Amino acid sequence: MSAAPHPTADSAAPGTQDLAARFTREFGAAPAGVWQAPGRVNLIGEHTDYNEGFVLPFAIDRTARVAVGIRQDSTVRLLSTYGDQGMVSTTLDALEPGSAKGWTKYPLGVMWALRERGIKVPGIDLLLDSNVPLGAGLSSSHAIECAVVTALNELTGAGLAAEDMVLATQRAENDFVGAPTGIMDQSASLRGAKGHAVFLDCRDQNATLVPFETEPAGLILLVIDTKVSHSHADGGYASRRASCELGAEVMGVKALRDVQVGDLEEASGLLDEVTFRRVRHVVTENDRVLQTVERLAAEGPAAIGTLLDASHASMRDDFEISCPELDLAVDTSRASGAIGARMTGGGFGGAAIALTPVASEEKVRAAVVSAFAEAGYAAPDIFTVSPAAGAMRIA
Ligand code: GAF
Repeated sequence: MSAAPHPTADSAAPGTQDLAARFTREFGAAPAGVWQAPGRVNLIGEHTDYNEGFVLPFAIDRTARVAVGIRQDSTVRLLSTYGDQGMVSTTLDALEPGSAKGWTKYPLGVMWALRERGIKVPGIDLLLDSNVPLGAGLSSSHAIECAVVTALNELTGAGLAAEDMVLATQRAENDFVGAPTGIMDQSASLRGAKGHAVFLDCRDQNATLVPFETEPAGLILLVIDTKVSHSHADGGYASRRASCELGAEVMGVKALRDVQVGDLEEASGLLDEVTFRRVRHVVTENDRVLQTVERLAAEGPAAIGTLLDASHASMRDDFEISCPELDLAVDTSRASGAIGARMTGGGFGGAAIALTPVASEEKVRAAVVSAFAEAGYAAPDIFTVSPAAGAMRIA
């Protein structure tokens, strides 16, 4: 993650016209178009994606937007409305893992990954704007990558299906950025739809849109950004992934997706204590995703609170990816009226979500703000989200 100043949840993205006009001022010609892609909240299903399991994220109404113009040479010029990197200029042939810094890793990684797929990518000028909070576990980097891959898919006429764009952005993250992440975030950003969560089987990328609207149930989903910054290129994420791979190998399965809750007793005899707990998280989390999908269909969002709570406990105790700020956000929101809460995203910082009755919103917000102040933590950013549209061209 770049150390550049954060766009916050409150910093509105400039309108499409503004971004196109600014592009024209900066680059001396109008852009070919403007594309946007959202960040995501994961409702449930954490660290299950790279275990070929199930996830249930949704796209949020915080987006990265890119105005892009095609050049006649192989130069690539990148500028963002935030941060302090200024205009970055490079060439297509200079793109290789490790060659980029800060936010430019994301668009350049996508260009590199598309070229690796044999797609003829032109030189471009690109202006980025985003109001997805950085480092908050809401997938700000994938939002950039998904806006760029959507733009280049159209501009090059490559005709990639969503599943292929997912794999291209994963390649960019894994091999160019250096974060060994799965496919959940870009799937939500590229395949999300208003009013729906994306129930994704990460083994075959089969996606089902699941209606998820809190308002009719008298609920809201609060995001509590703890402001504890994290990076998936740090060691914690990779070490959890390695434990899962070890667990699968010892259990003789292709991936932990193939282990069921009923197999856990046998697993406890085969695995060391830490690996067993990592495996137990993934196996029970997959089961919780399936239960969440069933309960949403049968009873609606009011019925999923206990599953969110159980997911958090599993990440805190078995997978050990929570932190004191996330635990405080979750515990305080539960104690002050939320019907379920959990950390969301890869962990080690970032945001929690709290499913909260509309009538308790102010109480939960106030309780969390004062608990953070009392603990001496930075003030959290608290805002509501609801499922929004996936990536698209907007001008
Ligand atoms: C991060 C990763 F990018 C996802 O692929 C996923 O593994 C998630 O952490 C944890 O569920 O957001």
